[in-house]
Amino acid sequence: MNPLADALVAPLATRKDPVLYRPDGSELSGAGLYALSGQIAHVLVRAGVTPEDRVMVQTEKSVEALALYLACLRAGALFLPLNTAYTSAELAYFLGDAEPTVVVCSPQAQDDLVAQAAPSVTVLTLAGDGSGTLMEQARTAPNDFDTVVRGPDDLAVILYTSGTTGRSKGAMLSHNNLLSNANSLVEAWRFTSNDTLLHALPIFHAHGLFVATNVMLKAGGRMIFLPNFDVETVLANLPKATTMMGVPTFYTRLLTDPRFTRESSAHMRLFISGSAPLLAETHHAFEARTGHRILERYGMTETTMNTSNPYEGERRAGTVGFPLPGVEARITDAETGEAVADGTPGFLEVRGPNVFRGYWRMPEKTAEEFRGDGFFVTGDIALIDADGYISIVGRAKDLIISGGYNVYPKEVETEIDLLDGVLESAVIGVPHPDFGEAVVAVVVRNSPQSIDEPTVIAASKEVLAGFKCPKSVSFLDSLPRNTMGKVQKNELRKMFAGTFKNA
Ligand code: MLC
Ligand code: AMP
Repeated sequence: MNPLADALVAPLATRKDPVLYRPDGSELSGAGLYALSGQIAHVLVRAGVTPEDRVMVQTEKSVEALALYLACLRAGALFLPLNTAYTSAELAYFLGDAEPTVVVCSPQAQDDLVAQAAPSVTVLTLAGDGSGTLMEQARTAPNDFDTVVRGPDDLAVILYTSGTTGRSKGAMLSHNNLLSNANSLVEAWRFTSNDTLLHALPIFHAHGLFVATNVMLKAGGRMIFLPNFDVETVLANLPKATTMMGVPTFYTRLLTDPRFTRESSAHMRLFISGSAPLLAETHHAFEARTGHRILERYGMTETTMNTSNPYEGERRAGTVGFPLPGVEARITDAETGEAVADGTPGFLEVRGPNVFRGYWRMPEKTAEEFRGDGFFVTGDIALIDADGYISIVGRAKDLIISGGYNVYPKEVETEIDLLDGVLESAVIGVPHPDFGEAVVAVVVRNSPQSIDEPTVIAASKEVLAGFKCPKSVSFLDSLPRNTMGKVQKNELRKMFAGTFKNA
């Protein structure tokens, strides 16, 4: 038994039909993907990987990268994907915290990783076109691999999510966490082997990996596996697809193209949105243009998917629908922890088989975020209306979501505060027409000309992933504070709300 490999990988062995379409239109059959996963699993085992060892992966998206995920499942290793935007400085932390046995990176990053990793770590390379040492070794390995036995509560993946205090936390997800969610979603969204998903999301986060990939593998469908989201390529591939999943930016970008019409999307069965709030305005504009009502759902790294609008029934704009089967959701008062009345905003807490097993090597952090009765405190503020629809109305955590990526202001402030010429800084999210929210830094200088905007942005890019870096920097003589001395970010958000109005 190996719950995820049995459900997602084993059925591929006998599939002669295409499972993946590459960007150039070429196909990979299920049997081909299965064989690749076996060959890669042999490479991992030869490199010393045993069950629960971490395989840290920072590579471009490709069918080989997906096969690597499946190989980890089969070898019982913990797949640990990282955003390709992370800098060398950011990687140092993950190497130290996760202590991987194997690192798979792009050929360009190889020297840096070999220099940073402990001598015992095997560093292999994989480029977006499938070249590199991983596949060189895999090509000569046998196709058949005896999938390692794992139980439902054994871990399958560690997915890092930034922490409010600046330190990233590795969310530990078990076979049952991921499989129960994939099963629920296949059912809730009526996925079948007739579906072809247009897959333009990255596969290093929950959305592209668990929601998109696990669901399609479980349903026995196909994926058009694009390396990234690009309107031109998406429009060119749309005729082959039946369904699409995306962050709201995907849909606002599609709406800016006049070729995206009712006719060009008439054959589509379903568009799904998540990872960030879909504005009701976008939901309505999409329906007016295409006749499709986007299905919005809500989840997070720690829980995978919690709620979804209905497939049949009203998909209500501005809401994230109802708890998925098996998931319990409640709204509690921030002060008392008691459940609040319907219609009242409060902390959104969830419990169910989807909820993760805790943060990697952080038992105290894990304990802080769970209630005694097993509910996980999501950090989102929500309300439930009289019909049972849940709306996410705010966040208790100081978090910015830009184009579907999470940015923790504390992490950015820490870097900016280290710069010469900066006295202090506050980082906020403000409305942005493309990214939903964009990162803005408000800086107090040591003296009037001690540092300027380009210097702050350039210095941030040295150490932080590009999506975390401020899109704009403003200077104030002092930061607004309340009587307790706490920076009033709401004031700053109001002050800078119009920054990207005409962007
Ligand atoms: C890229 N850039 C961003 C950005 N993405 N800036 C802010 N926010 C973002 N999301 C910056 C780069 O640093 C670079 O800056 C410039 O934009 C161009 O980079 P790019 O890679 O060419 O950008 P683009 O292709 O336009 O990417 C935008 C995007 C992408 C929206 C297509 O960010 C994306 O695919 N987002 C999906 C994120 C996602 O999968 N989230 C799921 C998390 S899971 P410069 O300065 O160098 O030019 C989760 C749970 C759940 O949340 O519920 O699903
Ligand atoms: P991550 O840590 O990347 O998994 O991000 C999870 C966070 O994304 C959640 O806690 C929410 O704040 C946010 N999120 C995900 N889906 C939605 C949605 N449909 N609407 C609003 N926020 C969302």
